Amino acid sequence: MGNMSVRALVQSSYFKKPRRYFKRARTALLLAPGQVRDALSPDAFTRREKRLNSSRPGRAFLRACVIARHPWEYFLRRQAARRLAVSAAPVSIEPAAGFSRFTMADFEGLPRVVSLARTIYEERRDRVGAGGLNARKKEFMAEILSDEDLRRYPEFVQFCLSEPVVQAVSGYLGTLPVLRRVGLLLSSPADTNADSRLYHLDPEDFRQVKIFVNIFDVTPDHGPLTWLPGHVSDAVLKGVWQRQKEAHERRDQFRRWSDEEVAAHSTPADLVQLTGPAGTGAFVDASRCLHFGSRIKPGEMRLVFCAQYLRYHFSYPTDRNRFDVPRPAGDALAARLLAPRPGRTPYGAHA
Ligand SMILES: O=C(O)CCC(=O)C(=O)O
Repeated sequence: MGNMSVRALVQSSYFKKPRRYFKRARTALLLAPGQVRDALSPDAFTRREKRLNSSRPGRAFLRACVIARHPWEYFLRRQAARRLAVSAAPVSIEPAAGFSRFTMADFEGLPRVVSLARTIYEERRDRVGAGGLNARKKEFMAEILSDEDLRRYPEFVQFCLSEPVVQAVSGYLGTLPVLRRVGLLLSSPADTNADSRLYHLDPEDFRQVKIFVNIFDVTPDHGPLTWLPGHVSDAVLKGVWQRQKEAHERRDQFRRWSDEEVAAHSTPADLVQLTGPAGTGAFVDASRCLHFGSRIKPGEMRLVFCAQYLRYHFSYPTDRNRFDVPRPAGDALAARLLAPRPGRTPYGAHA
């Protein structure tokens, strides 16, 4: 058989399928090095981690991986929490409800935090228009404290590390946590309810504690932080997930939820709002209590002091502060609370 007839045979319809497979295999081989590189890139890793973290089993898997990498820390931090629990905390977080309110009089260091926050705001109010001083947060919500400010005004971090506060947080979490963020969030009115103005849970773990303190008086017009207690949130999510399953809807388990979806499984009386005079505050488990805030009436604003505590073995990293507090030698507790967890800690990735 001559050359011509072999080519004619290969190009005949008899070889159509093998020809197609060969072309695909050749393309795959040519693309393979790039695809492998992409699949192993930090971006791809972040995407996979984010996708895993959007479901309960995925989040549990991520957390189990961190515990497996740092088992000793897991044990030590639980022990430290037990030691702290020996004396009763002045304010404690109710396990089922996942939150606890407090007033300015409940913590010795709080009046100083509030007055310092006001001073900083007054100094900067002309500069903190749309976009804010720190573009890490969305336009309607500006973070007006920087890492440098936390060094200059150590009272903020000192308050977060003070024993009564740490006792409340570690008593609820059952472990000595890490302090991840300390800030002053300035909210202004927005055109639509999106982002954290819709019901959501914070993505870092199944549990965490955030402290919120109103720096000025807050009424419903100032878009107070609003949440559902933990046990009500659990029931709402059960209802929403069940409805999704019945409707064969494939959506992230952890997403944002509309008021209507939440209202279908709760009553208005379940809602808790952080209204009240300056210094009114709350510990809230932002990974368990469905919450939103900053639905502010035109012409108003709201300034909130906020601190975030995560279990050391949290599953999904988001923004954190770089703390640089001069610590008294031998303060092992402060060192543990400020320890950055080894591993990836992206900046600018807050939900
Ligand atoms: O206070 C707000 O506007 C919302 C805050 C919030 O959702 C959060 O810190 O997770």
